Amino acid sequence: MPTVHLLDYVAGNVRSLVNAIEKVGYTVEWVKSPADVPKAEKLIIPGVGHFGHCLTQLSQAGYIEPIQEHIKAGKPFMGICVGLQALFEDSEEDPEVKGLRLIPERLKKFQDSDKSVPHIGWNSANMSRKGAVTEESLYGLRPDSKYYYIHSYAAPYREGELEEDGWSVATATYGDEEFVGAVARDNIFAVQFHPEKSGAAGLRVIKAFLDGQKSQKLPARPSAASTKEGLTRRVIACLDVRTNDQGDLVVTKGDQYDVREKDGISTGGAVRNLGKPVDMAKKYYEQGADEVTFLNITSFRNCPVADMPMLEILRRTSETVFVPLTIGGGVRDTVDTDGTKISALDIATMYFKSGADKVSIGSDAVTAAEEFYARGKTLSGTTAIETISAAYGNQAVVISVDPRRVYVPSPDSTPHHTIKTKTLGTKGEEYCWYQCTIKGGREGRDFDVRQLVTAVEAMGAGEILLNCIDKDGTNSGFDLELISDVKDAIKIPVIASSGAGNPGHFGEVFEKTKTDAALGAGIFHRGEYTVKQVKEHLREQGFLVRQFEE
Ligand code: 1PR
Repeated sequence: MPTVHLLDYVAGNVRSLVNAIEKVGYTVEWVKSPADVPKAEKLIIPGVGHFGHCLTQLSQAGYIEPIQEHIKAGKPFMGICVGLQALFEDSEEDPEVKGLRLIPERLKKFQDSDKSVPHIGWNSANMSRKGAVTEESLYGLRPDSKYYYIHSYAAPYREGELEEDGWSVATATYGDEEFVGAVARDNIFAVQFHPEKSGAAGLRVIKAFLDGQKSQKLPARPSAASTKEGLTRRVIACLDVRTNDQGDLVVTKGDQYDVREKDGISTGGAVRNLGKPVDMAKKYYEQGADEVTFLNITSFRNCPVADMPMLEILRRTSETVFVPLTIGGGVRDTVDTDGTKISALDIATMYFKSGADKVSIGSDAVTAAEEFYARGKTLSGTTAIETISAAYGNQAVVISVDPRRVYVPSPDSTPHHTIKTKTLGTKGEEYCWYQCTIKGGREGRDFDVRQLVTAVEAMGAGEILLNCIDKDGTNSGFDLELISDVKDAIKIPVIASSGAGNPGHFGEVFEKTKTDAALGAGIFHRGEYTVKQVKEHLREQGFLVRQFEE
């Protein structure tokens, strides 16, 4: 098999990239030291996290010159995500650190007055300009395909400037900001998105680069509707995974977090078994899920380090599922069964190495946020959120929130932030606050969701997975009041979760709230609707969604 050299200079999820490269018929050789770079014919530099961190690592390890030599020699070079950013002069993120300076421009942070930052999700990489639809594809990029982006900094696109220097440019639009999605010149190709996480569309791009197919005629002229730009509405399939009474890891699903079968008379039966995690993740990928989330819901009882089956599930899933994978459960400092101390960062690293793109933190985030307030809203630098986002970037850290409604007669009867609700309490109360819980809803805290989400945003979280215990498994629709309240409080993206019972609920949450993504579990597991049906419904409602590509 032909080979490609991969430079893994910062820890990250390179497993998916390796899987994607192998899927298109190539094998990977690792660049382990600068001396390996000249041996490379084709070189790929993936990158996650901070611009400054990545570039400093590259520079300190002595890679900058050999990479420049590789490029000068005219050998194929591909940069992914921060690998694209490395081509630029520098970045607002770390102004003192210099890039490779092939493009004399500075990367800028997206402005967040009208949209969430980071920019997370599926967007275009389109070469068409001013209504003129391109007839050619650049390294397999198509104007009607969508690609998975996850970043806060980007190169603003200014018509004609890069082109004057000989670059071909594909762009995407986020809010009213047009930015560089991909660039190519001579032997250089770089993409801001993650092709290894962009389904069939991304695999096509990797293959085109590796095959040296820079320019090809598009198979068909895309329609104007299919090339509409902008971030698509994300639909996420969530798999709650736990060990059943026989000791097998199964996908389960609770009603208000109770996952045991009820026979109509008594509760507390067997753990509901809805299928095998790897098979179900693949099924949802093939139905067009934009992301797949695994929540290891009983991990707080066991150390996840001993919980190898979950790592194996990630490894196997990432071989066939080329969309982002999030894993939650047990991400916290812990002690292994043999007494060894293991940090939350070590656990996250294991998850990333096994194929996860984001980790989700539940209980530990609540404790860390409580301590953040106790310290007078100052950072400790040692929490799971801070250490993981420092190493992998804040986009890799999701906070899973498990709130429950607490009704009160009036806002001044509690110190917590309340909302006026249309769903009254049992005693006709018109107000409620949302109480944070830990350990899968078993323990309620004197801490509200607003306190939590604003604290974790300040601590460096990149996204909120907003569950709602009252709504979980009810099929009665999302808690729109909760979602709007949280969206008003923070700038990082929010994933609405709990309560989806039909495609209309997804339409409703996107129409009536500013949520960035919507997640369903039971609706898909019980086979009531497929992800495809949900997305078709959204499309009919006029929302931009990603079309699944074979
Ligand atoms: O606290 O960091 O170890 O993480 C544990 C994780 O496990 C948390 O993310 C927590 O949300 C999750 N979890 C713990 N217990 C349960 C349970 O169900 N007994 N599941 C649980 C949470 C909620 C959803 C569900 C949506 C959508 N599940 O993610 O998928 O509510 O459901 P629906 O569409 O069927 O209504 P830590």
